[in-house]
Amino acid sequence: MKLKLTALLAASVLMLSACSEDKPASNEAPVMDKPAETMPAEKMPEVKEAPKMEPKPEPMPEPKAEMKPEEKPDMQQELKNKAADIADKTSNMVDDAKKEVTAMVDKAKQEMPKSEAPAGTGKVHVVKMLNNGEDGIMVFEPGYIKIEKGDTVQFEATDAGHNAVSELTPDGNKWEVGYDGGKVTFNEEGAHLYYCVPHRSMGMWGVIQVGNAVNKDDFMAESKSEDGSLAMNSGRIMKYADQVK
Ligand SMILES: [Cu+2]
Repeated sequence: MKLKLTALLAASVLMLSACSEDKPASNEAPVMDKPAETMPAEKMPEVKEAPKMEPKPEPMPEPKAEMKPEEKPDMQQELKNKAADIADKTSNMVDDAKKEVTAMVDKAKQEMPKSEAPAGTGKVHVVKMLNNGEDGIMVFEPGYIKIEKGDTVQFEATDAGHNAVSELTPDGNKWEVGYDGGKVTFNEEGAHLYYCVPHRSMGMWGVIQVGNAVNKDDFMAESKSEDGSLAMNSGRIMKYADQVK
């Protein structure tokens, strides 16, 4: 190409020098421009071929995209296998846990009767919370009751507005029954002195003796003190307390 350019330039120089005296030289000048225009035109296709190379890498991603779907089934199978293994292991763990729980429940069932047996008879005794009873107004009925260890007292809210709260217990542990009534199970021997909160000063007190009155001295002292502070129904507490033997 360079040789052709140099040849053309040389030829043109000769033509210009030869026709310098003639006007037609101006007609040959455009001839020089034509080859100059054609030369870049020839180089352009070479540049156009470069962009052709760029589209080639574009089809390459397509086969890669095809490879991924091929890999996905393998991954899915691996995941399925792993999930199956985990499921098997989990099911085995669940089975083991169920066996352990079942064994624990069986042991508990066998031990429960043994622990409850020595506690007492398990009987349920009813104490009514009344506005009016055999012993007057605002009263527990029966006011004195003797039970055995393991027995339960069912406080019934026959009339509304009464509850039951312990004042003195053998072991010092307090117990309480709400205004809707409730159950209390007694597993320790001794005498309990309790009252109704709204009617404490009106003499709404009660006594529960569980087995032997191991705390009789303290119980009698507390009963006398509380009975002496009553505004109404004075002597009712001692009527119940004196039945504790
Ligand atoms: Cu009351």
